Amino acid sequence: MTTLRCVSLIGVPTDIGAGARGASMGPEAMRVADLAAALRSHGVDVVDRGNLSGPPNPWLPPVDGYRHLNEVVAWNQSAHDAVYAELKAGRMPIMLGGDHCLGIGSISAVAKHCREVGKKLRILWLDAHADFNTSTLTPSGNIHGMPVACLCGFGPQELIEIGGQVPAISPKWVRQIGIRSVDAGEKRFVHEQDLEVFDMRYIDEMGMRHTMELALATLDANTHLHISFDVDFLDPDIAPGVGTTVPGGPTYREAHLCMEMIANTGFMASLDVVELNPALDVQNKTAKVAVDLVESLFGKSTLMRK
Ligand code: NNH
Ligand code: MN
Ligand code: MN
Ligand code: MN
Repeated sequence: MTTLRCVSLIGVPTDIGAGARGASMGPEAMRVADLAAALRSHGVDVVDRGNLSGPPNPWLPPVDGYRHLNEVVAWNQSAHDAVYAELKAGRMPIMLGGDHCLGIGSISAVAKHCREVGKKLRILWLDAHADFNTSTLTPSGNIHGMPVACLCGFGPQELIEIGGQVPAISPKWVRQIGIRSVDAGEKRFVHEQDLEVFDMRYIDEMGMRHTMELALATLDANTHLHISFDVDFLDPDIAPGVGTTVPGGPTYREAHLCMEMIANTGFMASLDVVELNPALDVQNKTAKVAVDLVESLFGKSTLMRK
């Protein structure tokens, strides 16, 4: 099996789950950075489905530990339906965020598809953050800090049941890479649920190559590999345009190596690119680096094949 070469871009212009406004402009910034043309230059058949729509951001404080819960549910329901439709049509959805709460809709759709077609699901969560908060653990109430927990069944009923089965996924299916900012209660919960985390300390000591070899070790020909790429995974030197920068992330080359090793598996079947915030960017630099890395996911930078 090889990476699907028929791709649908789905813009999800919202910052409903974030702590800073502006990720709602992310999809357009990636279009301006010419994502579609870049993918086409690698022989990918690209259709841009345009943007989903949903409620505006009311910018209110948290209620019972959640900010904007109803609006988050509405956006995720649309994201779920759009991603599910592309998978059913045999196309690879690339969700252009938007903040990372959208991973709930996107990945619950992927999980549903995998259940139906009998595929094994593996999720690589590329992020500075574990996104494993709950309403009682969160320091902010921002739901972009909760998608992995929601997918594993820990969250409000209306969000965890979006894909029709609770939990949507098992923590055993997730590999987190690049983690370097985890809240205190969240850290305990990550250990309790036994998430497999390759944090920056691990990458520093063992290198990106060894990290990715382990993260990709249990894939086989029946695997659907989903990549959830939070742009704040990257070092802020190369990617300043995100709401929550954390110093000490992967460098330009480390990030490309990560993407190239994913490309070489041939198993990537769905992708989220989230948290790009053009309001905080410098001349669309972060959008350009994101496009560049997505190209590597489709085999751009390697002459060498596995
Ligand atoms: N952990 C913090 C919170 O839950 C920050 C989460 N921010 C993110 N996650 N960008 O990827 O509020
Ligand atoms: Mn499929
Ligand atoms: Mn995230
Ligand atoms: Mn993050």
